[in-house]
Amino acid sequence: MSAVHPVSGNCHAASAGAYDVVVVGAGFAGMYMLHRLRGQGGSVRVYEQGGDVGGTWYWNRYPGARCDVESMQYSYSFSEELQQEWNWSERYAPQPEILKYANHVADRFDLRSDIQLNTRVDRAVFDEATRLWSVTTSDGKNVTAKYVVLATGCLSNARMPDIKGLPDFKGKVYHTGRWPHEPVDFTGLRVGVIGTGSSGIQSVPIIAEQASQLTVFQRTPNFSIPARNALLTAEEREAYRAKYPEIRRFAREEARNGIYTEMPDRGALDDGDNVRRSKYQARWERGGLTFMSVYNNLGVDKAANDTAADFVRDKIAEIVRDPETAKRLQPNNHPIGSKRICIDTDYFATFNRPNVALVDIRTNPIEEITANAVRTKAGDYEVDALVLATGFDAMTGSVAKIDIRGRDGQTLNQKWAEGPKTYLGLMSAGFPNLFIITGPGSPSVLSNMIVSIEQHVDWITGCIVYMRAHGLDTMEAKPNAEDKWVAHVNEVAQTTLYPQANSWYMGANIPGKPQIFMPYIGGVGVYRQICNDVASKGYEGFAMTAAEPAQQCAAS
Ligand code: N01
Repeated sequence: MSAVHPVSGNCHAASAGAYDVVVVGAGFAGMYMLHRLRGQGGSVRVYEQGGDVGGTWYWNRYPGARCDVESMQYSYSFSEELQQEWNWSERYAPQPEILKYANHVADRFDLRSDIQLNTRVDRAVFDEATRLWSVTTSDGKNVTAKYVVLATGCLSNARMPDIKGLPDFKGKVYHTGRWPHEPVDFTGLRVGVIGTGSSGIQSVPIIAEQASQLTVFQRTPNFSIPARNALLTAEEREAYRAKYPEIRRFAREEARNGIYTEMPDRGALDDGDNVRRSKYQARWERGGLTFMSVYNNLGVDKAANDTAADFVRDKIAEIVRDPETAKRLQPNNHPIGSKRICIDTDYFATFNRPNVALVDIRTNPIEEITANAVRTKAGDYEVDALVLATGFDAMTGSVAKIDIRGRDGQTLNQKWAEGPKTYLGLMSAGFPNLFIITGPGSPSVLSNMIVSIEQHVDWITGCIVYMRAHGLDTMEAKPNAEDKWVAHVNEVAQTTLYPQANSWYMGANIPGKPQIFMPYIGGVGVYRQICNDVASKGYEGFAMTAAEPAQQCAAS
């Protein structure tokens, strides 16, 4: 006999292989989604392709990997006990510690029993008749769910570059986003690193300490700010904890990027040269992402932006002794911050080491990889191992790998062929009861991800509870609300300098990918307010249908 589930109202909830909610991914988003839904009593199954929880922090184990948001802020806020008790050891936690934290959360909140590891979701098909999703997993099983939540992460689909000859290389090839679990030792080897984004910039100084020779192949130089990482003292942690209510409130409601920091009240051109320089110097010494918050117009005014870009270019020239190398390391084809700014420890100084060389593959392109070398137009660079720090098919890549079919058999990939279309980054019209956590069209990658994850998970939970309370069966974005939101996301992006860079925010790193600015740049606080308003107006812009009598649970 079936029973009406307290959350979903579904009859099928009690039977094996039938869940109220299937969550795809057990990173920070999937774990918190499970925790929140558990609190409502629903039946939830989480599928995770990795061998353990942690998402991006499970895969990105490259040397030097650490978060670029300070640990005391890059952490869950939903549990007061957790945030008071967990001891972060450094200002920016290294990857192993963040992974340990993820595991601690899984154990502390007893999440593991509902998480199936080493299992991909390959397919999800909406059945119009039953109004359920049929979900196929890589172990050949099929389950049903009333709701599917994609917690697949924004930077989880590692991108192998299309470089001729790569499969013929005889040495080891590593991608930073799929780093082996066993230790990798480059001692005595000639190593080539391709790519100088955040992953390359973090790994280069560490690899340089081990390798006999390190050659860095750079296509685009990047702006990078020193992390100034350090051990956290007990006093610093206590000071943070005492201020947590205000820090968390500010990050959620006021900060554009979900990070607690001072809000600038003037533009870069409102100060004279000396004052401006001393302010940049102070932030450079403090280190970290908040360098871009010195002034309030660095993201929108090119002349203002140039002052910050010039400051960083001057710093590179000061640090790097060889003037030619310094010049090649100075970014000059995009405004500072329009590509994700990097945070480093000794990146530029690493090029002063005698065993490190920089190759500019913009002017001297890679032609192919041979059995033992990177062959450029100007000649061969012999290497024993290759590190590909070439990034991700960001924001849509992991979703695209799942065969998702909504109403009328339309696939999500067909619908998003010209760029992702969502309402609030949360749902896409034609795909009922399918939610995306930090999807394209939401602040996501422009924010402290954990702040955005918690907001989305809370909103989705509230929505599911509302549907149950009102006897509703399906919910989906209305096409006109979605169109307006997509237009708004583009419109806001166009008021900034972001579209001026060929960044992964734009899909520009993937040949053939539509070039659309994917995240919502209106700010985390503004966005939260919009989502709350939508909910308070009975989920304005979403179509909801009532459960049909046949869907009500009859004794059987
Ligand atoms: O990837 P990227 P990433 N031939 O795309 C180059 C987050 N993250 O893994 O710029 C040669 O930024 C490419 O060149 P170009 C963070 O949000 C966070 O480093 O396209 N080169 C670029 O230099 C970050 O932004 C943290 O011209 C090729 C590099 O590879 C995001 O993840 C740490 C190439 C890719 O840079 C992605 O960072 C790490 C080719 N065929 C990552 N293809 C922290 O929290 C690409 N490139 C600190």
